[in-house]
Amino acid sequence: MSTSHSAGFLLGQRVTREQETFFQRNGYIQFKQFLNADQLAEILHEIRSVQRYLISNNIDKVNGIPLKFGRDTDGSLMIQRIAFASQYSQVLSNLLKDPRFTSITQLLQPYQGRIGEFEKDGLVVNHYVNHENSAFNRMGWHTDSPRDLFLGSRILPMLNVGLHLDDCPFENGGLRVLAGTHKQGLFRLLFRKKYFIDNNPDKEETGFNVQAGDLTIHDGRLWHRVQQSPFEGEASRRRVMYIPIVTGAYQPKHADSATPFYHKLAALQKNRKTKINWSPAEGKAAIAQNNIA
Ligand SMILES: O=C(O)CCC(=O)C(=O)O
Ligand SMILES: [Fe+2]
Repeated sequence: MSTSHSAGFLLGQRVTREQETFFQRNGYIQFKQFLNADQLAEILHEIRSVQRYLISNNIDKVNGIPLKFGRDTDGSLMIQRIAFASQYSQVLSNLLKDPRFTSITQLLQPYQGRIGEFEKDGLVVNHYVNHENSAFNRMGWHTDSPRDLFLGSRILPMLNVGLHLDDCPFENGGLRVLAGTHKQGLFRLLFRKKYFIDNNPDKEETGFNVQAGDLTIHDGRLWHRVQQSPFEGEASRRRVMYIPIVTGAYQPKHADSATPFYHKLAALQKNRKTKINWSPAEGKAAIAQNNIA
């Protein structure tokens, strides 16, 4: 059983001393109501357009990062993980220029942080839904940092900023973190739990009462997972975007970027019983019949 819930803060023009202290101690922070209802509606509309564009153009990888295909509750083809989404949407790209993101980079001090719109996986859209043909309804324990090791660089400080697009009260599952684990040594970072395979709740974990529009931020070295919703179908839908705030040398990805090895590891947490068979022809047919989520 989980033992605690995150307390939410409000983000003003600057991160306050209290918020900074909370983040340094715990390795995560939740900001309530970062996006309003109009922004949320616009973002969800844009994501649907991006999905439609990717499917109709037979795109299954962006800048070397595979898209994760699945089926929605009505059987229609959907993309459950989109990387570099802002590359296909001016609205999403503009969102990342919100000055409040710049103030968040303060949490990385003394390092100089920047929004990684074209680095790592860029703006990621995760779309979880729970039903038999979904390919994505949870995520096992992991930290986001060893990806740097696989890419041949040392672990650099980074933040992962989650923009939550659906309500997700604690009881619905969602993000779980192990507070303070961002301060562990390299050994614990690599071996505290079995990466992506271990889905077991931890008695020390913290969960969140998330409302659509909230923001969560976690240190890249923090252990975290996504608890599967106990509900099926619509009640389990959880859309959340992630943007990395990175440090160090600028390392943009591009159309010819290689697929990183860690994507093979991440594939282990896929729900094996649902192999998604789809073909470009089906993508086209789905568009024609308007059968896309
Ligand atoms: O969906 C979430 O809230 C977490 C996703 C995550 O940890 C990841 O994509 O690395
Ligand atoms: Fe993660």
